[in-house]
Amino acid sequence: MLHGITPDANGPDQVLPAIVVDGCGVPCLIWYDTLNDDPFTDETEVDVYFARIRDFATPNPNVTVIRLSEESFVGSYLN
Ligand SMILES: [Ca+2]
Repeated sequence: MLHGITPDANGPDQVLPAIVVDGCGVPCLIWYDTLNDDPFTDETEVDVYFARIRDFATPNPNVTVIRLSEESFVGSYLN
């Protein structure tokens, strides 16, 4: 299961995904995520995340997730 992706419909939002296969044949994803949104502010704070999925076609894929944004930023346009 990827970081932040839950079956809970009230969980954080992941939007605007993009996927590419790198030169080693490894799928990589990037997306905007409201995982770190402060529920006590009116704005929706978002971050950019990156995931690289090695051993994708195996029962135990090795998923590396990195938060690319140094600080959350306001993404109210995503509402
Ligand atoms: Ca907020």
